[in-house]
Amino acid sequence: GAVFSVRMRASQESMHISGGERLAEEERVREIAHSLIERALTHERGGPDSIHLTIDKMDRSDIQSIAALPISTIPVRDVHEGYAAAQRKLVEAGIPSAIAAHAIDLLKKGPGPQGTVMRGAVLMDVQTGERLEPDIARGVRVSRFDWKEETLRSWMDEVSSFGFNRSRIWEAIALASKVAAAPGVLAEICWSDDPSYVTGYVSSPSLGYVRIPHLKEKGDPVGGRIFFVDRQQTDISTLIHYLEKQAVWIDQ
Ligand code: PML
Repeated sequence: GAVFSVRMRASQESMHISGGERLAEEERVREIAHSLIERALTHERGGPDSIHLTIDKMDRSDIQSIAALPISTIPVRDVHEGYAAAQRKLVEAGIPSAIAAHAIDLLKKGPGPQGTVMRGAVLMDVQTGERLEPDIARGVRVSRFDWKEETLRSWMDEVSSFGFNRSRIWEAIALASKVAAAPGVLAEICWSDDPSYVTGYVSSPSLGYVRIPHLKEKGDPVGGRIFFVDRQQTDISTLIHYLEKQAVWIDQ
């Protein structure tokens, strides 16, 4: 059978409130479309005004296969320890200390115009700290990635005792794994814009996916993602094409 890309985004008063996407074998498209619509309708910020569902048939040979990043957790007690841990890990991943600090500050104050949240990620030049995304209000949206169903099932069995089997976590790991495999990306830092969710992570090919339980205070609606880009290893249009368009499955 065919494989389909199934994508959902929902908005309320023209603000993005929820989104998600899956790669689905043909026989699971209906079920997956349902679960994405269900997610939009039961969003904690209330019902959406608009839900967009996009289903595109894929060519199987166009799907790149990658491995999931291994997970670890740094047991910090508060945001101060959290930011220190994030800073340390970014430096370990090869990010210059001043650039790492600049990135953490940018996520704290909101990387969009006037401190707003962006739908996409910031691309930060690892040498200069300069922002490389063509539209700095929108950022770059990572799209077209998923777990292969069997791989997700066996991964969930392995990690269930740690409580990692929530969709927010496995989606974040899938995204971070795609980003870690991107041309010219040295590392990523992320925490959610969901006011009730304070865990974030730093990830890179060598670090894996490092969870940090406190990267903001509860109630804070500001968050986002920053990818650190080495321009000597990639040109920006190749990178953006990979992030937005290249279909990737985690099947290892
Ligand atoms: C986790 O490992 O707990 C997920 C952290 C990132 C969540 C990002 C998001 O949901 O926006």
